Amino acid sequence: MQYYTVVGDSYEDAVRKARELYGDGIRIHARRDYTTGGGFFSRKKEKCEIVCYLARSSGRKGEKERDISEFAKEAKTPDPSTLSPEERLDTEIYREKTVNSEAASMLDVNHITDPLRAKLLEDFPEGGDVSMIMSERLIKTVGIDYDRQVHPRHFVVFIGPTGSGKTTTLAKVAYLFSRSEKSVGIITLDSYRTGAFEQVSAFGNALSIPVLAAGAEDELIKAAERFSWKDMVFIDTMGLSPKDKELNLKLRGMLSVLDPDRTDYILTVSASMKEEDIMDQFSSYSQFSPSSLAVTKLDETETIGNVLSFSYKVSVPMLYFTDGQKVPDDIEKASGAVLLEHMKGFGLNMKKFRAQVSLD
Ligand SMILES: Nc1nc2c(ncn2[C@@H]2O[C@H](COP(=O)(O)OP(=O)(O)OP(=O)(O)O)[C@@H](O)[C@H]2O)c(=O)[nH]1
Ligand SMILES: [Mg+2]
Repeated sequence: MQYYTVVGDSYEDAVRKARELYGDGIRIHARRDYTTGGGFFSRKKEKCEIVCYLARSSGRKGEKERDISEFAKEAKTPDPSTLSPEERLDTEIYREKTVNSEAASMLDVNHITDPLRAKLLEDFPEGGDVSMIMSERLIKTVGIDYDRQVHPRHFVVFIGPTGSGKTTTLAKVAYLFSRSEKSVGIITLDSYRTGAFEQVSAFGNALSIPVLAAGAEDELIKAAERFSWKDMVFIDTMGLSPKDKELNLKLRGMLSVLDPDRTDYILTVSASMKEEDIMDQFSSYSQFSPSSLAVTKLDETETIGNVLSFSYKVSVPMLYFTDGQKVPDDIEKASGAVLLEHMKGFGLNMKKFRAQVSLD
């Protein structure tokens, strides 16, 4: 049976569109309500996606079916150049025509949203091992920053919301590099939170990594000079909220003394947050143009579909995953295999995937 996917602004709108396209013989197979936008880039919009099929005519045999197919052939597809980006996305889903419901539900239980969802379901083949095909598509589609795992820049600045895991993750990453024969140092710019310096210097002591504090631009210049012979300098920052305009400006001012060609900004994102909340917080950090994500607190959630959807939407690839409070142990470099292990319903299929990779 042929299934058709149609998206509308409401259930009634989606059904109306489906009837316009395929005639009154449609039957609704599944319905999905979701919200698009609502973050830094666009306003929130309610959407409803229906999956429908054409019922066999019970009336005069042949006639009704011919009517419907003629209708479908005549259905007009709008000119994409006249549409807004959001309408274009809808039209793309609209043209998808068939949907593999097993593949779609794999994504839905993992809270994967558009545009990543639409991309992963595009021309999804009929038949075959759905979870294998979906695993491969997911790994190929989401961004993983393998290059920076191997070739980091001299300054690595950790930015992100309060409590997202900046300091803990910075200490874990600094240790990863110090263990691989790199000479590393830490500079903290967080002179605001009580105990911030004590926290980072305790990590420094435990891991034998020197720590300096800088509260203003000239202090950061001096600290960077003292560490100029180091291979890598990790810079810890204070958490910002969109309301902290002054703190935001101060942080930007301080970081402007670093050579941009030698500096990477890593945004820490907690996997235990909803995608829309991550998106809202992103507005405070987009000005730093983060090159990659450190995804934290994987141990606190069943799936990281929210982070994958966010990463795809803002085109910022993933660099590290952390899954616990233990410093320096609870960290892994982002990879396709680790990513699949943190998706619901993909676990079983990892065994097959690994077996296949080792056979190839
Ligand atoms: N469960 C879990 N907890 C984590 C993880 N990473 C960090 N944490 C905890 O989250 C809390 C906040 O971590 P910090 O590293 O202090 O976060 P921060 O972003 O530096 O916070 P501020 O400096 O206050 O902005 C601490 O209790 C950490 O132990 C993780 O991967 N899993
Ligand atoms: Mg901190």
